[in-house]
Amino acid sequence: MQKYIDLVDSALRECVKIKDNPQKKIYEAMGYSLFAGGKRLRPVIMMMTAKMLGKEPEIVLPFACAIEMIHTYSLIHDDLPAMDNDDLRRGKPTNHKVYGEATAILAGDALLTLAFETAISCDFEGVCKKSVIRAAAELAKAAGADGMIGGQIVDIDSHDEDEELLKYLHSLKTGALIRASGVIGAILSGAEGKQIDAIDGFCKNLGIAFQIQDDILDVEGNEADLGKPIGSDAENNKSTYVTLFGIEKARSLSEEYTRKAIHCLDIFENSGELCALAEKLIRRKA
Ligand code: GRG
Repeated sequence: MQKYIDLVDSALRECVKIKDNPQKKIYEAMGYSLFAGGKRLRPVIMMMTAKMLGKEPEIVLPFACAIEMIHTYSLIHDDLPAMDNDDLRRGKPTNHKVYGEATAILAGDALLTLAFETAISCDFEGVCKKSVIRAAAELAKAAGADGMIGGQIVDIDSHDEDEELLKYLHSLKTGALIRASGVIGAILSGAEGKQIDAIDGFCKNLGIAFQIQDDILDVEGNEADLGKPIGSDAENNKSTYVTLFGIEKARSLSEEYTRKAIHCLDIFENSGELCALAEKLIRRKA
């Protein structure tokens, strides 16, 4: 994964350079969370998808940066006192703990808007312009009320979720950006309908497996590896795959969804990297 992470990291550094102007504090706050050490999962999925489809990963780089900015904004806002009120994220004090609540809200907002500026302010040589517009629409939808934000509001408003509601809310809250990563990678690479559907299926199943592992780590993970306290789901009385099914069944479910994800890629010859990524994610410690 490292070559993809290096690619997106250096592109992100170019996007969020601290300027010597009166608003330089906002760039500092944006960069603080962006470079706090995330896994870069969503950009990696996007670039691996392009590679699998025979394209250079660089062609999706503006959108790969954009999706990481949106993901980081969601983490900053999710940690705010009005949401989860968390003190630690990615092993460091949360954005509002360092810069204050008002600046953290603005840093999240600025990352969201910079994401779209970055995604569409590029020449996209060799990429059909209609595909760029379609990719931008996918990104907006995945981040919005029928995507990540929709999942968050269902999460806030519901208690004692059953399996169906849990799956629904995570398909939006966690799943929408993961799905968009693969689908946007496919669209920008000029994939056809059947290929896009297969990548969509891969990402949907991967997103569920990823969330189940997230729930497992909240119970039996290591705080030093995770960079945040464990046990927050239990503390907040949250329904999770672990509270619904127990740890062993949750583990077998995450295996099952990973198998389903990998099966979706059967139509591709070069799916090795994405399959290995899926395997790695359910064994991850952070
Ligand atoms: C408040 C705008 C807003 C959105 C809230 C996505 C979300 C909705 C909140 C993020 C917090 C959260 C616990 C999401 C569920 C699982 C998840 C997406 C975990 C973090 O993703 P990783 O593991 O994080 O990819 P890193 O730090 O590695 O990038």
